[in-house]
Amino acid sequence: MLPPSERDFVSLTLSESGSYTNGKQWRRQSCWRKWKQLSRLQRSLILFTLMLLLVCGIVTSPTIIAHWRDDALGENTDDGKQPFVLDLKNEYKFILPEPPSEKKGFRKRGPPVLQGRLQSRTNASEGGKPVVSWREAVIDKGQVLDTDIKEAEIQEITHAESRLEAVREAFRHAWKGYKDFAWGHDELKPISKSYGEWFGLGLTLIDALDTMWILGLKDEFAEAREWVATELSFDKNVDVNLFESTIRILGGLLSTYHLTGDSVFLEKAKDIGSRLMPAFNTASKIPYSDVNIGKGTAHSPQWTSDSTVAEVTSVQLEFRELSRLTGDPKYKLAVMEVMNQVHKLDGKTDGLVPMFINTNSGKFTHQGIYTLGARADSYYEYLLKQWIQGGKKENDLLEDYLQAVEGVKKNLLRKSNPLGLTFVGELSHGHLSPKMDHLVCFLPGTLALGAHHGLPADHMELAKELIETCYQMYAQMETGLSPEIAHFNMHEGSKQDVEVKIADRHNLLRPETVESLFYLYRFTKDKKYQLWGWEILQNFNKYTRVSTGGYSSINNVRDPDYPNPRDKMESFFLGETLKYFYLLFSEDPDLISLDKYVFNTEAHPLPIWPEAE
Ligand code: DMJ
Repeated sequence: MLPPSERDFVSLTLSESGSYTNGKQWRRQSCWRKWKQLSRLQRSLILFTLMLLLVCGIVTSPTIIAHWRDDALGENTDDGKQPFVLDLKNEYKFILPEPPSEKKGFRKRGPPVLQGRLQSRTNASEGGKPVVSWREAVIDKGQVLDTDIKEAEIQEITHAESRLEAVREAFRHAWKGYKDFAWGHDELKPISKSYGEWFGLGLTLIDALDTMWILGLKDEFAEAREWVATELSFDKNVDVNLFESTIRILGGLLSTYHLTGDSVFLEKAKDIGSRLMPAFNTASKIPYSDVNIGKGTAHSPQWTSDSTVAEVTSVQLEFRELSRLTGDPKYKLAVMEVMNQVHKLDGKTDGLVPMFINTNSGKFTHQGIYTLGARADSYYEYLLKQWIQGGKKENDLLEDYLQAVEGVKKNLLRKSNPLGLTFVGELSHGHLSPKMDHLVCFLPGTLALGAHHGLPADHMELAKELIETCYQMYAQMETGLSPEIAHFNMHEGSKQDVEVKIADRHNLLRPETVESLFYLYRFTKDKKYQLWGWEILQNFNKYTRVSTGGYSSINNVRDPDYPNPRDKMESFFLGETLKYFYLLFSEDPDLISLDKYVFNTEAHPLPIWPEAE
């Protein structure tokens, strides 16, 4: 005889009496009989299990239902669809897929330390050594099937194309505002739906020509070309700034001529080029800042006989090219005379130049302040780019450039707190101010370009450090957009690296950081640079886009609720910023190859001269 506890378990084996009919009634009776034959313990166990299953079902059902619903509606954000970007009136929505691998480990803003950590995770995962991250899975490269690679490639192409399309869309929106309210004038005022004149020469239209060509906006290009051919006249009694009209107008016309082969642009370039030449008629041969292109007269600003060093040394790429195209050496001779003089001048500190030069004496003035920002910036950029343009033969230019980079390293570089970002400060009478203009963000791109053309590899390392800093100038702001000028914290215990003075909180839609991101991506193929650029484009769309057309500079990058539009769209937003966005997102290294072209400081590509010249 078994003890009672064991009997409970054998009682299930008792056989059923009666015939088997398989009818419902029989099955019901049979179940009930079996249930009655169970011991109390067995019944309790079964009831307990059923109750448990019921409770689990109730708890999990909302999640499952929601998941089914999202799948059905395509709203599951893990599927890569994200709604974003509102314009100032929240009327604009543009939906683009994010690639799963890029969403992982990266968020726009947040505590800087966290951003740093997230960033290094992004770096690690995108450094590309042993693993590929795809749809949140980490896959050993060696184990990826052929079919998986093809799918990944197709997704990448689709993804790149949608970013390019987002830039085209932004351009069309900007162009709509210009066309509706400022056609043929210098700049759009998108809030007041009007325009502003600077020189009265259709500055935005000319600056944007080659951007439209590169973006493939044929209709827009055709109507702009028509305006240039039929309406544009330089025979005007108007004072223009030599530097600004050279880099935007002469540069824009020359590059558009090269891209299209259309002689209408070359003829206009010759016209404006020759009208700007009176600027060089000074005692020192250092040009005046202003020229009247109708009267053929030139002068300094009313309050001084000084010119800005960056201005007189950043017209060379354009006039040198004009000489090459026309066969007339006068343009090149005039601008190279300036470079030769500056090369020999006293008053530099380790290759760094002061900000002003006198048109009578030909000497530097206001000595003692050294910056890579406003008034000196493109001097350094054009040393390198002239050397590249001319086939890397002009040693004085190279020498001055290399010396200046060493001068930057020795005198201007510092680290911030808490992230240890490398920044370029300003030297003022021996004292370093931790102040960095957004304009300085051209430097990472220029350093990377030099390294690409054979200059020391540590230039590229510095470029990588500096572009991180420039990115943080955006990421640490509440709008995700950089201020005009940043001050870096150098004290232990600081909470944030970037501080902004009230007067410096504006953003003019400037291109320099996007420009450098483009160079860094071209040369390294590190996707994080595209990702940073994509984030910046979204923030331009979110805080500067005006619903009726155009984008506006803003007054306050620290106030996402009221960025306070300034009612101005600078011509360089179309000439440079959007062009560099497009080139950054393009995977085609031959789209304006950096072995064939050199960009002027307004993003107009000019050819690197063939060997023989
Ligand atoms: C542009 O006109 C040029 O890039 C120039 O070199 C600096 N200023 C603006 C853009 O910021």
